[in-house]
Amino acid sequence: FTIEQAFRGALDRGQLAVHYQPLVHLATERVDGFEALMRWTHPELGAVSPVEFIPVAEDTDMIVTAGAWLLEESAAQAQAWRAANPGRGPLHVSVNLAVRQLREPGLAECVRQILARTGLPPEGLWLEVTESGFMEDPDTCLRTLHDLESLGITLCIDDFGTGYSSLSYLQRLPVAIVKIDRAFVAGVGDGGPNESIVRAVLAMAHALGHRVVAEGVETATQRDWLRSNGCDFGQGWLYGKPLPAVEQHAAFTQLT
Ligand code: G
Ligand code: G
Ligand code: MN
Ligand code: NA
Repeated sequence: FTIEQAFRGALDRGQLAVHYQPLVHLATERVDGFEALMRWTHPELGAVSPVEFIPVAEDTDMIVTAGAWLLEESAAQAQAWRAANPGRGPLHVSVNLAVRQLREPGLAECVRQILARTGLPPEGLWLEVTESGFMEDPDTCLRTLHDLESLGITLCIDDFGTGYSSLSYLQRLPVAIVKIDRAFVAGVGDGGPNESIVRAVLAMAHALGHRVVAEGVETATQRDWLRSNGCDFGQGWLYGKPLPAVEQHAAFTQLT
């Protein structure tokens, strides 16, 4: 069988799960939210990486179904965390959107219904898109992004720096958050060449009024450098690996 055939039955067979990775506000060390990441465990193949199955799912309509499931699942989880911790302040979940989802004309309405069903307020949802995705059908994508923005959702550019035309899209897209790819975050604090790149991205993003997340923060050296250079949020193994909600809950109450 092919990966595509196997993935087709994954959702109905209960093989999909969501793992959550904390995203920390660097100045306060407070958990601001979690990135939701899809996990697939196949009975014979074992754990299949999203790097393998997301592109396959994207080539068909399967990403739309699985993506909607993940959105609802993680919105419900975020709302459960908020309800269990009243008065702690904001807590968001950040969900990756595939190009294919972004090109669905009904996406904003689907998201609106998920917020209504789960009770998650729009400020509790961040959505991550990549520049490369956007470029395939900019007009449709831009319309959808504006519809999502009107709902009050926070939009992020994911993997920033790895795509094309970063600069023009940074200005054109209605995004509030720039996530710097972990390739650039590696080595900051050690005087390497990435420091200049990250400083430039921070200056540019802040000049445009965006906040910045550094991905792949693995060491205290990186964290300290990022914080002293004004980066807003950090995400990475230093703070926690992606884990199922029940396991993340313990880490979360510790980190809060
Ligand atoms: O969690 P991990 O590093 O294995 O994820 C690898 C890649 O898969 C990341 O780039 C991540 O953005 C992507 N990914 C994980 N979950 C989802 C998802 O639910 N939807 C989409 N579109 N991409 C995802
Ligand atoms: O592309 P995206 O940012 O959505 O992918 C997130 C992926 O990065 C997750 O699959 C996660 O497993 C991985 N990841 C998260 N934190 C770290 C980290 O500190 N170091 C490394 N090498 N990978 C990480
Ligand atoms: Mn992401
Ligand atoms: Na990323």
